[in-house]
Amino acid sequence: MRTIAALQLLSAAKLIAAISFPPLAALAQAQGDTTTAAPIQAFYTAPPNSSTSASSTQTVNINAATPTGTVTAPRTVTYTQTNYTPNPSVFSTACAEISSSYASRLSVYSSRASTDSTVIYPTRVPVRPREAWDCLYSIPINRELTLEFISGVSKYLQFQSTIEYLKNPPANSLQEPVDIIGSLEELAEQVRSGDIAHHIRFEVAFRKLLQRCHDGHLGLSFNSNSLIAFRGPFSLISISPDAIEKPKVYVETDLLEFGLDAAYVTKIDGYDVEAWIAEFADYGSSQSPDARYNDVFANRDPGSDGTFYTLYGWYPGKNTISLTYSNSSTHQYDYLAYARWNSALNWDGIRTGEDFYENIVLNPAYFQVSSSSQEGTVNRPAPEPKDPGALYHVHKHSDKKAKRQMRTGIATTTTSALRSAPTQDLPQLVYFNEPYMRHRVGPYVQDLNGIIGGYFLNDTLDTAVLDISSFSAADDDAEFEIEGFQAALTTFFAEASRRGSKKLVIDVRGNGGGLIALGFELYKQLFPAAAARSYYRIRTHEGAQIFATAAEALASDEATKDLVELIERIGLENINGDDTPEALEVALAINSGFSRQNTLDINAKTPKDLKTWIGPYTIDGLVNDTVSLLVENNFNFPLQGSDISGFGSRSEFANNPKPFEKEDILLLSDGTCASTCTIFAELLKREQAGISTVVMGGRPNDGPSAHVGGTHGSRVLTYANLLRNSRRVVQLYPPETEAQEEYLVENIPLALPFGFTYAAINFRDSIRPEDETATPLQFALEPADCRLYFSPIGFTDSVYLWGELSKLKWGTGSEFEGCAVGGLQKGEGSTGFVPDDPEVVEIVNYILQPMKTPA
Ligand SMILES: *[C@@H]1O[C@H](CO)[C@@H](O)[C@H](O)[C@H]1NC(C)=O
Ligand SMILES: *[C@@H]1O[C@H](CO)[C@@H](O)[C@H](O)[C@H]1NC(C)=O
Ligand SMILES: *[C@@H]1O[C@H](CO)[C@@H](O)[C@H](O)[C@H]1NC(C)=O
Ligand SMILES: CC(=O)N[C@H]1CO[C@H](CO)[C@@H](O)[C@@H]1O
Repeated sequence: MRTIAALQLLSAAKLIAAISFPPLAALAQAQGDTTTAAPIQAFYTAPPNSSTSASSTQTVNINAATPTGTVTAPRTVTYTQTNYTPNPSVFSTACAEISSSYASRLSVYSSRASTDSTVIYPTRVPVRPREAWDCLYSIPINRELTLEFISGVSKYLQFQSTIEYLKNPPANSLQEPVDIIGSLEELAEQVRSGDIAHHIRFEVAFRKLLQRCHDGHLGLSFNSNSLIAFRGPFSLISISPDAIEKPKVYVETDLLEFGLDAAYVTKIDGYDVEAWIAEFADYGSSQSPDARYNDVFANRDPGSDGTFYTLYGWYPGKNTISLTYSNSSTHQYDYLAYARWNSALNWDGIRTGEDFYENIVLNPAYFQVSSSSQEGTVNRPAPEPKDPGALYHVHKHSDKKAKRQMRTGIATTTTSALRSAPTQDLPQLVYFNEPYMRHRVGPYVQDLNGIIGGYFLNDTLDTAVLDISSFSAADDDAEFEIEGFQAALTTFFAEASRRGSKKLVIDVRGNGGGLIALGFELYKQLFPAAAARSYYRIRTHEGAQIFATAAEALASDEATKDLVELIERIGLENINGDDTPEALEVALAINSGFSRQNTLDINAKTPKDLKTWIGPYTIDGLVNDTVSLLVENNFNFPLQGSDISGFGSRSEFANNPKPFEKEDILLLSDGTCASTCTIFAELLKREQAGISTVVMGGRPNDGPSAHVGGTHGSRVLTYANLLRNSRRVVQLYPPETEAQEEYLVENIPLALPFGFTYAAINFRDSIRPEDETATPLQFALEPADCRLYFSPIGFTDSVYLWGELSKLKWGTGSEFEGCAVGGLQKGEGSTGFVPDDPEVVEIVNYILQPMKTPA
């Protein structure tokens, strides 16, 4: 296979020095060859052949002409400010000013803390956006390390499952072509030539490149994002009077105060409001433009401030923004900025851009790969401060999963013999009639972590509702997520049966995914006897083949069998890195995603050998790429440490009756359904055709709109996880010659020179086995049967919304007079493709302005 083009940016010798390979080899050596692997020669001779958002917690009835609730408008009308180019003369003081604001803010608290032990330290201080940008702009660029970052990161990005599809996206996918590797080469050229002469401009350009791929599993958050955040002046909201008429854009607080009498926004910075938003939303993480549009706005269930407020974390290129209203007045508002910090990344000792570069930008672990006891720490551990508008909520859920797997270690790969009896006492798994999210009434039952709430609408056909805005707990340290989720569902469905409740609404609005196991669990509880088949494949470029070879060496048939026997003999809890390091290695390899041992092919057989699993197979037709065999999870290896209903210790569950008929189920989304949510939605769609779907919101174009519009990728892998695989390879196959070393350096991900708090790629593509083109579902946007715009009807009161939807679908007298597009009765569904963006509007891409600023 071809070598990665971006690698040719540097001479091989320089690359090796820069990438610091020797410490990796040394590490393997220091740890001894504890693993028995295929002879190294075989490996090399036959190498694999290829805020202050006060509004977010209020519930205000915008239905009423006179609103209830108190809202303080956070906006100030101020002076006019033109575009701003930092002047080098401020570079020496910009960071010092922010740092001293930080220090003085903290000192107030530490003096208070001396007398009051309950003082909670702040984690941010408001600063002027211009000063924040001056400081970021003053960070010097290190050309050599930036080029090393580019060539190093390209090896991570090669694992992005859709990298070739993105270059040449299928028709009707609404994805603009993005050539990631080609763009990296261009970035490298701009760095070399001096077009990019400031470090922050490189960071912004790199993040924008990934964001244009609209894959919520693909992203990277540099350390600098933890120190400075930019914000819009307030949140916007998009509301139609009746859910059918096209919506208009309002300032959230205006709408809350004046209802539909409020003046709506007609222009932003002089551009037509919809054109401006279309442009702005193009950096959102959903595949569907309608879901990206929804993400711009504040929402209530689940609560979010919207990207107009969070600005994707970017300096918007200037300090003010102007809005023109339907009453013809134009007002200018200040953007906001915050200096922020956490225990790992803070402003201590930062007086200059150089300090910022040394303390924050650089990855201290670059020249030495961390030891295996700290597996997964690519860079400094920097928990993101809690921020309601934080980017990458999709990733955070998935990352939680990764952490949890590390904590429980082998628990993720146990076998059926042992999985039943929990060794600890279970806590109370479900709660009844307790507060849940921000709904006016608590659900009949919810799990202990508040992941899912089950309601019965007393007044409306006794409809049952499952509200699930994420497939994982908000708390990173939550326990018993699967057990609690299972118990809540079982309790809920038993009660539905007792009541004779026949209709079910499933609300997945805002659901960006979470634990894969929970998506399957929900499906199996709904359809106990049905197969839960969800097929995927991975990209099998050279790096993936190397990793699969290493996984195979560790988790061979024999080693897997031994592991199973060992678990049966000594117990799951005794498999650990101290007493049974080899068994732990096998378990980790099985769970790495590169092993065939916990997969099944479309004939429900484990692929018989490495070659059968990894191929590489070529894809006929659309793209020129190589991929693995199409497989599904083997649920005899429980996901996330527990059995899914219908498998293993819960296999008898498959005999249960289904709690609802499929024509009595309505799936409600806002298009942002991503990751695990798409696995669940796809199971409903493929295996249970006939389930009705409703999607809320989207661009005011009266076209069909996708009900599942987030990333369809079915597993995310963090850079930490990929680096762990690299370490495994080097330990198994320490290179013996320079050529071998070079081969590895050219093909596997290694430490990167710049630190980041989060980075990941989409690893698995979901594929329908019956699709002859085998196109990843990322590129299939399928319209909901019924589309409704957001309207005051139920906007702040989901219980009410569910009732009205239930009447629309199954009863009479709904407040909704039908759907804006499509319908919910038989044969009324939307058909056709989701329409493309509105006519291309020639507007200045203000987002790119800072990029074009002469250095
Ligand atoms: C027009 O509407 C805006 C936004 O609600 C408001 O701030 C402004 O005062 C209004 N102007 C007039 C003249 O009514
Ligand atoms: C249904 O009625 C019960 C009993 O009065 C109440 O606790 C519950 O909150 C009601 N549910 C809804 C969704 O209104
Ligand atoms: C596909 O990629 C391979 C490897 O880069 C290249 O040799 C081949 O020419 C490409 N084929 C097509 C049809 O583009
Ligand atoms: C079940 C659960 O986690 N409930 C929590 C919901 O959020 C409120 C407010 O943060 C908590 O007090 C509850 O414990």
